[in-house]
Amino acid sequence: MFEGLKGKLAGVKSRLGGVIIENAEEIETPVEVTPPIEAPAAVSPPTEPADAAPDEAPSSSPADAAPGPSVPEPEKRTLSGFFRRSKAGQPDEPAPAEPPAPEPALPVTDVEGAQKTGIFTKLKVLVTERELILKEDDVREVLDELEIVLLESDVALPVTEEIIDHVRRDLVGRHRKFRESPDEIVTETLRDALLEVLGAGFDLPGYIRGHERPVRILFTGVNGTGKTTTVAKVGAYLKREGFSVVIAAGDTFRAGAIEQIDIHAERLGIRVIQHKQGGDPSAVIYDAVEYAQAHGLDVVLADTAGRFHNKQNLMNQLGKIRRVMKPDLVFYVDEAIAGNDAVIRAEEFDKTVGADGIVLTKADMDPKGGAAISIAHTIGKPLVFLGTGQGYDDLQPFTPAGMVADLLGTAEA
Ligand SMILES: Nc1nc2c(ncn2[C@@H]2O[C@H](COP(=O)(O)OP(=O)(O)O)[C@@H](O)[C@H]2O)c(=O)[nH]1
Ligand SMILES: [Mg+2]
Repeated sequence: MFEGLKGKLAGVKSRLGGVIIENAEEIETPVEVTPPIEAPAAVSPPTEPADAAPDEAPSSSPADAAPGPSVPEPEKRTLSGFFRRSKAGQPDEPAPAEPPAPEPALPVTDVEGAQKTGIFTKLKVLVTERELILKEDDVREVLDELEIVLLESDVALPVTEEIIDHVRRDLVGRHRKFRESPDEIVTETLRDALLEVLGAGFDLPGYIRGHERPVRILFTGVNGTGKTTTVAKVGAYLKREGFSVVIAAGDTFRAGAIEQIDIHAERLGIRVIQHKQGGDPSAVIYDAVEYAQAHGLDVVLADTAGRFHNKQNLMNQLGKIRRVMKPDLVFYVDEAIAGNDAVIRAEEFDKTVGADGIVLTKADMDPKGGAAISIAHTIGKPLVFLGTGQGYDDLQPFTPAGMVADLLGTAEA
C-alpha cells in the first residue's frame, strides 16, 4: 500500500536530515558546575589521554554531579562523532555510544583558579553544543521536492500546501538544541504535518454502541468502485466486533447484483433482504430496516446501485432512499487508485447528496496514497475504512496514526 509515496518520502526525509546536519551551528554555552570533594582527582591535565576521564566522571551531564572540568568531554565527543558519521552520508543512523577518542579537552575557564581557590568554588565551563536554526533558504529546495512528491502522488493542491506550510513553520527560524537526531526531527515534523490534514478517523463500533439500534448505514458511490464488496466486508467486520447485521440488496438496477451480495452474505452467515431485479430500492431497504427492528438487530447495511449526481433519475432515487430509510450514516465509496478524481467526486457527492464518511477501496493497488491523504481534509468528513484487497478481511478501519506510521516507516505513536 502506498509504496511509491513511502519510497519518495524516505528520500525527502533523508535530504531534509542532510540540510539539518549542514546547518546545525556550533555554539558555546557557559555552564556552572560545583565539583564534589573528591573532585581534584578528576582534574586531568590537558596532555593526559582523554579516555581516563569517564571512569571517574561517568555522568555525561555537566549540570548534574560533574566532578571536574573534564566532564563535558564525553558529550562533545558524542556530538562530534555523530556529526562526522552523518556527514559521511548516513544521517539516519543513530549515534551509538562510542569509546572516547583522545581529543583535546574542551575550552575550560577558571580551572587554574578553581584549583587555587578551593574545590567548593563553582567552575564555569563552556560546553560546546550544536544548535539548529534553519533559514527559509536552507529548506527551500527540499520543500520544493516534497511539494512535487506530494503532487505527483495525487495529494490535492490545497492539502499539499498545508503540509508544506506546516513543515516550514515547524523548521524555519526556530532554535533547537541539536540533541535529537536529524531523523527524529524530520520524522516528527512530517508526522505532525500529515496528522493535521488526515482528520480524526471514525470509530464505527463506538458509534454503533452509543447509538439507538438499528443503526442504518447507506453505501453509495460510482459503479465498480467496490460498494457491494465493501458492504460484505463491513458486515464481516461488524460481526467480528459482536454486532448483529442485516444487509439490504439495494442494487436492484444491475443484473447479477442481487446474486452477488447473496453469495457474499451466505458465506458470511449474514441475512440479506432482497426483492427482484428492477424493483424499487427504497422498498427493499425499508423492508431490511423493519426486519432489523423486528429482530432487534444492531445494524442495517444498505447496498445501492452505482449512481452519479448528473444522472437525474438516479439522484431522485437516492433522494427517495434517504427519505424512506432515514440513514444514520451515508458512506461514500470510491477507489483510492482514482487519486484526485476520487476526491473531486466525493466533494461533489457531499455537496449534492451529503456524506457522513468515506470508504476508499483498492488501496492495495494504489502506490500513491494521495486520495487517502487528501479526502478527509478536502471534504471535512472522516475517512472510515480502507479496502485493501478482495478478501472479506481486507478492510482496515482508518486511523491517522496508523497511516502516518505506515507512510514514514515508524512505529505507531
Ligand atoms: N484489489 C481490490 N479489489 C477490490 C477491493 N474492493 C473491491 N474490489 C473489487 O472491485 C470490483 C468491483 O467491486 P464491486 O463490489 O462489485 O463494486 P460495486 O459496483 O461498487 O458494487 C470487484 O472485482 C471487487 O473484487 C479492494 O479493496 N481491493
Ligand atoms: Mg455493487
